[in-house]
Amino acid sequence: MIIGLVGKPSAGKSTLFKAMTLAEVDIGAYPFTTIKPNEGVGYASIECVDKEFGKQCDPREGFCLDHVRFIPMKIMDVAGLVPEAHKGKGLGLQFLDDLRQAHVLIHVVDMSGSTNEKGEPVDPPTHDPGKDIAFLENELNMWYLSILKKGWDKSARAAQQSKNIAQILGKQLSGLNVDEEMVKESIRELSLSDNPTTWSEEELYSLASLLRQRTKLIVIAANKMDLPSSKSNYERIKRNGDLLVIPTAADLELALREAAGSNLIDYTPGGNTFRIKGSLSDKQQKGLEYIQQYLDTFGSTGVQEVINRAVFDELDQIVVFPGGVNNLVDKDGNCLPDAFLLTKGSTALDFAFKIHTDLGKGFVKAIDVKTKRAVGKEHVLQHRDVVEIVSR
Ligand SMILES: Nc1nc2c(ncn2[C@@H]2O[C@H](COP(=O)(O)OP(=O)(O)O)[C@@H](O)[C@H]2O)c(=O)[nH]1
Ligand SMILES: [Mg+2]
Repeated sequence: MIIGLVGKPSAGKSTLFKAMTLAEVDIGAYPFTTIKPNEGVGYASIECVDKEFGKQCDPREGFCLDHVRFIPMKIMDVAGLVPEAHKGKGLGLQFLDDLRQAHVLIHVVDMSGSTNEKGEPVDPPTHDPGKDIAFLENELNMWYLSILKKGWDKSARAAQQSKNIAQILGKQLSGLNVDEEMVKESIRELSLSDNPTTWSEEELYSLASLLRQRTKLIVIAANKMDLPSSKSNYERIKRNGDLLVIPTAADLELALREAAGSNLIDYTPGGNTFRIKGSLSDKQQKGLEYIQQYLDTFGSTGVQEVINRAVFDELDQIVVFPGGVNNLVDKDGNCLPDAFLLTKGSTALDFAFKIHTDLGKGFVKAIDVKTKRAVGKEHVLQHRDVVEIVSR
């Protein structure tokens, strides 16, 4: 799974990327064989199940801090959001290729309004961050539109006869995870006519935009919330749309992870506090006090929450642990070493296949380790289930 970070210059993308990918503890292996230069490993977090069994787990990948389990995934810094990126301006083509690979986008927005659309400082803070959100959406829509319109006249004429425009467009946009059924539904929802040769430019844009909304999920990281001018912008934007908007302070999260890495504090990312354990300079003390005030107001820096909401709410993932009903420890003595991400609605059989093809093929039954109940193939798993697969 890949999470893409996008945003205009100076929104705080690099800071957020650094904060998300900085693990303050020794971590196990990564599940990824290749990591590209603009990718890093970040973590979704959940309340670990080890506590319910009175244990401390030993993750093979990722880590567990204070019974919060951190599950690794790829974070991609998608640089190059400039006007007309969809036409190949700036790093446009690279930008689009990176975007295509991301399953969900985190749009980093400077909520303070202190930088203009190019990321240059404006003083006093007057830029409307809502414009940045509309701008990215439009840029994505235009990109979809340009693919949709490739060979449009010919496709539309062909479809006029055969009534299969959904099939043609589904195929054309399949690289963006669009399929025939989705096109059909969207055409219906927009009440477009039966004859695609009559569709106006505006109708084509609406169709591209609807397909984009359905295939490129976006979470807004409302960044720089520590600055005074951010609050009113945040309230307004949150009220206006149906977007998922999470207040963040990337700078503060980075400071906390760095302090934890230098053994000055204990900090579990996502938490509403930290524990000072090293001796601090006056400046460090003041800095941490400032951060604690922020945490008291907002509940967390928001950085961990952005990842979690992207993975669990937008991408509809759940976490399931393999484990034996009589033993949670593997042959190397590691307790609950694995945690798998699955799509909501996955069954016991899906889980077996996810662990190993042989387990799936030889599936006999599964056991819900928490309740010790045997369940069949079709049993739908829940978030934080621990499951033993019995196979031939
Ligand atoms: N006040 C404040 N400044 C931030 C925050 N996050 C990033 N910044 C600052 O914003 C500036 C631009 O950040 P950077 O990560 O380089 O932005 P990028 O161009 O989007 O990669 C830097 O001076 C950061 O320190 C934040 O949460 N609060
Ligand atoms: Mg940067």
